[in-house]
Amino acid sequence: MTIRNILTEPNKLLRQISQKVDKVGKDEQKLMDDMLETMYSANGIGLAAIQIGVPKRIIVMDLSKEKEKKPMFFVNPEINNKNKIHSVYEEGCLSVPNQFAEIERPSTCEVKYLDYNGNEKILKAEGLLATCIQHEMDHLEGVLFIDYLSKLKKSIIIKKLSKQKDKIDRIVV
Ligand code: GNR
Ligand code: NI
Repeated sequence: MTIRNILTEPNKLLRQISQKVDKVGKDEQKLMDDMLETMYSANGIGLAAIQIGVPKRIIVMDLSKEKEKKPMFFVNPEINNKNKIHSVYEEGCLSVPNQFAEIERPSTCEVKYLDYNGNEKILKAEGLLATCIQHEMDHLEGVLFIDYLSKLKKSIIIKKLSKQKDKIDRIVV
């Protein structure tokens, strides 16, 4: 397994629409392994493939708080039965480092997807699980949580991130 570099906003790749996977084969499983290791090393609870620059409809998540890991894999996920009742969570994103905002989303939903072995599954999600899967699904469409904020709040965050990036680039060079 390999820890990969996580892309951060502003980066055009993050705006790309990810493509459906034909078949869950060895390459896809290797990608999921790398994504999981990358997510754990960054202390995230979810990661979409495009965040490491791969435009495939693949998501990994692990919401367990205990030491025991409980990885979840979603290939070609589709969301159905979004609840009309919405809930608000403070969201962050590994591609929008150190920025947080309250985002409103349907409080429950159902996800149809292929698992790590390519078997079709349906999951009923609520609470943080529902929020996180919707956040990850947005990545597959090139959408970030900051897109739900006012133009002003969003532009302030993007300005901050651009400055952070300049600094890092200067250190690296
Ligand atoms: O680590 C993450 N935490 C988080 C918290 C609230 C709502 C969504 C998330 S997902 C995020 C990791 C990430 O960027 N996934 O795309
Ligand atoms: Ni994210």
